Amino acid sequence: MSKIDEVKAKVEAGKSKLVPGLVQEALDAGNTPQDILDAMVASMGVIGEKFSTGEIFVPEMLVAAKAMSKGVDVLKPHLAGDGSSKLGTCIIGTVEGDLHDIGKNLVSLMIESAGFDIVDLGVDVPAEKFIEAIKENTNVKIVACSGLLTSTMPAMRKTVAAINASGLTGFKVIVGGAPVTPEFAAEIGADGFALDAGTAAVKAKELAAA
Ligand code: B1M
Repeated sequence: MSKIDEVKAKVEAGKSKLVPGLVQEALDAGNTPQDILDAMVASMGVIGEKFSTGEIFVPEMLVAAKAMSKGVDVLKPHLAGDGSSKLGTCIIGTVEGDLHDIGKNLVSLMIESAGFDIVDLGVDVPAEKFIEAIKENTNVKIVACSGLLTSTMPAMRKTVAAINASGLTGFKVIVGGAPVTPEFAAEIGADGFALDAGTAAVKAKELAAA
């Protein structure tokens, strides 16, 4: 089994203690950080499938997520740029009712490495908390809302609507996450949509410069 396949298998098995070492070994074996990340994202896909078919339950999903997060910690310095150009502040969070944060954390990492200062509000973030953060922080250029559940798409809609109705200006709103489509993003009044973390960073730079 290749190192990258070992990483994949141990993430799926939720082996948090083993994954960081294996990720390092996969890097040492010459695999690119992006390939290792893609393998772990694929593991999450497998976990999601198994959850859908009733083969595993929430606790197994949770340990796999923890294992992936530990692996991402090892990859962070390799994925992130130096973030030396300062493009402003990005407020990021997962919308109210939604506890998924692996994708949000990757988006945060990539936006930070594109040159933004990050204010990460965490998960289950109500619209009001996004608005408070925009008021409390200086030079906010991007507000990034993540959501993974179909059932929290109304919360994303509510969040973008509240931000747009707040009268606050000078920033752009990006949304994303598995159930989010470009059409949905446009419909709820977001300024931008991104499919993945890398694209989110490109989009954030584009919008901040517009
Ligand atoms: Co949840 N879960 N989960 N879960 N979970 C999904 C999302 C699900 C698809 C699994 C399934 O049924 N196949 C399903 C949602 C179905 C739906 O809504 N259509 C689901 C469900 C149902 C649930 C619960 C309701 C289960 C239950 O309790 N019965 C529950 C809800 C809890 C809540 O949020 N209120 C729940 C709980 C959990 C755990 C807590 C156990 C755990 C999360 C732990 C954590 O995040 N710390 C978990 C996990 C791990 C998953 C899966 C398996 C993996 C998610 C993940 O991290 N993917 C997931 C199945 C799947 O994704 N295939 C599933 C890897 C990550 C890198 O990808 O987050 O998609 P992702 O992020 C990508 C892009 O989406 C994008 O970029 C990222 C990277 O490139 N992106 C953005 C994300 N945010 C963005 C923002 C942007 C731009 C791009 O701009 C701002």
